[in-house]
Parts: sequence; structure tokens; C-alpha cells
Amino acid sequence: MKGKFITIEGVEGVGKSTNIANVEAFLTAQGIEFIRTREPGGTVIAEKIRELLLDPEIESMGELTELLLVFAARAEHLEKVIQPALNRGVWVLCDRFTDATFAYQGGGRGLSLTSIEALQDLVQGELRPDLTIILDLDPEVGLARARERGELDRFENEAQAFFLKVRAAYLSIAAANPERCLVIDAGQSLEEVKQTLEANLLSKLSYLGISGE
Ligand code: Z5A
Repeated sequence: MKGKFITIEGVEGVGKSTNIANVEAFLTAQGIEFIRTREPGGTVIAEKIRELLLDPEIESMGELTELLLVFAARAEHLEKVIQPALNRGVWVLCDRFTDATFAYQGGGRGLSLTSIEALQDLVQGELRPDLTIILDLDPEVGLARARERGELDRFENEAQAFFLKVRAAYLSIAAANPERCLVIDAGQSLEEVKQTLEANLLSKLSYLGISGE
């Protein structure tokens, strides 16, 4: 049987890195074999593309260039890491995936959703995540958290209006895909977010009819 594909999304500083560890602990407790990976990244070439995409020294990158780089990294990641794991029956837990493209390049940059859908079909075929956890947070709070953490990357230097559009795009994706998406209020304390996530994960996975057994 094929593995399941879980993605985690949200604006900057929303707590993805922190909460992905909670999801890992949950999957381990369920006895599910999984790998953890991230986008952009996950392979040697895709990590090099990530460096380019996040480099704060690059002041101007064409929006189409950015979109194509994101999908180039994704093509490599799918071929070398994601598809082989799923085919072996191993679950994949991925920090961001194509919803981030719809949110950042579509919502944030205003690129055509039809073009993104066409690239999605070209690069992924029919593969879509089985479950997507969207951590939702006021971008002002998220950016303050990211700033406290240190130097900002190329995206984190965007104006707040950009992140408001990104957040709105994520919420539209969740509204359009209520079965696949689990929206968690990330404005709560870390412990509350963890508890809400755990409580909802189990019921969401059984509702979707997916489990490690
Ligand atoms: N991107 C794109 O444009 N298109 C695409 O298709 C894809 C990506 C796939 C890299 O992503 C960038 O790529 C991303 C979009 C773009 N934009 N940026 N930047 P990334 O996921 O690597 O980068 P990120 O969003 O900045 O993630 P991050 O740096 O790993 O942040 P995070 O995981 O969301 O947050 P965190 O490190 O877990 O938490 C940040 C701090 O807040 C930390 O000190 C925590 O202890 C604290 N924190 C977290 N949760 C809480 C709560 N609940 N209360 C208090 N404090 C908290």
C-alpha cells in the first residue's frame, strides 16, 4: 500500500518547525514509518535552489523565475525523495508544498492560479497531499517571532501587505478543501497549539480513513 502524504503550511514564524516535531512524535506513537522533508529543498539540487530563493542579497528576482524555480525544486524532490518513499509505503511529512506556491506566488505575488495549476499538473501528475495542516496566525505576530529569531530571508523582507495576502490565500485553500485541510489557530500558546493539533490529528486521520495499520 502506498504511504500517505502530509504537508504543513502557514505564514512565516507561524511555528511550522516547532509543530512538525509534534506531528513526528504523534506519527511515531502511532507506529507509522515516515520521513520528514521540506520545500523548497529535500535533495542536493533542490537545496541549492532553496538557497537562491531565500538569499536576501538577491534584491530582485522575476516573479516567473521564482515560480519556475519553486517547481524545478519540486520536480527534483518528487522524483528523488517523495515518490520513492510513498511507493515503498512510507509516509511523507513535508514542511510546505504546492499550497505554499498558491499562497506565496499566487496570493502574495498575484501570479495566475491557472498557470500554477498547469505547472502542478505537469510536475505532480495526480499526486496531491492526503492531509494538509495549516497553522493560521496574524502575520504581524508571525513576523515579530521570525525577527526575534534573527536575520530575515528574502521572503521575510516583504511588506506586511504581502503576508496578509498569503494568509488569505491559505484560508481560501482551506475553505475550498475542507476534507484535506486542518486549520489550527497558531496564535495560542505553544502548549495549546500542540494539544489542539494532537486532538484534531487523530480524528482527521480516522475521518479520512487513513491510519498506519
Ligand atoms: N515558498 C514559496 O514562496 N513557495 C513555495 O512553493 C514554497 C516556499 C514551498 C521558505 O520557507 C520560504 O519559501 C517561505 C515561503 C517560500 N517563506 N519564507 N520565509 P520556510 O518554511 O523554510 O520558512 P519559514 O516560513 O520562515 O519557516 P520557519 O523559518 O521554519 O518558521 P516556522 O517554522 O513557521 O516557525 P518556527 O521556527 O517554528 O517558530 C518561529 C519562532 O516562534 C520560534 O522562536 C518559536 O519558538 C516561536 N513560536 C512558534 N510557535 C509559537 C507559539 N505558539 N507561541 C509563541 N512562540 C512561538
